Amino acid sequence: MAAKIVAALVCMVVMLRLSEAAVYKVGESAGWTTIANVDYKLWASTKTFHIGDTVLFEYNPQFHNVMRVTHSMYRSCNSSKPISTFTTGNDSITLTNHGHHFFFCGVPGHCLAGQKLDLNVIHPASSTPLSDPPISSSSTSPPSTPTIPAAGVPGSSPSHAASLPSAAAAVVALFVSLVFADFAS
Ligand SMILES: [Cu+2]
Repeated sequence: MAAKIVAALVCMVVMLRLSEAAVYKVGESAGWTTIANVDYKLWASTKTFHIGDTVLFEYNPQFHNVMRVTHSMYRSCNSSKPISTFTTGNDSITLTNHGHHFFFCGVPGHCLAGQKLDLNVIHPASSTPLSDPPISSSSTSPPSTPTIPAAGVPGSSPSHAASLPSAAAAVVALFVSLVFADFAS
């Protein structure tokens, strides 16, 4: 019984973790290449990257690599001073900060051929669900005006709930006093 509960909890934790951090394979089945003419800009635009997500570059390390570079190096395909270089052919890169992340293949000609990737990891403040409810509630506040009296009903019901126990207490007090009155007599 306890083991089942623990197993269920473990499953829940695993599912939560899966929903928190995603793994994105760059280029999907085509991977990281120049052959398939993958539009990596288009690929990135279909994803929403968050801090903690992982991007996976899969490629043949004989022909390609992955360089993380600055924006200016990305624009000019300048591979002279990469921030970091990955060469395993199966490189998982976890996104640890927000903003743009620029990558390209450092093999001569490949960046110019389009083997380049610009990921934008959205800012935590702009992505928190907390900022959404106030926006949606303010936008729906004119239609929700008729529901404000309805919203006042739950506010008045606690006073009813409070009066009920006090009435019950009064009845109990009356009963107790009657019982004591019986004992006294
Ligand atoms: Cu390449």
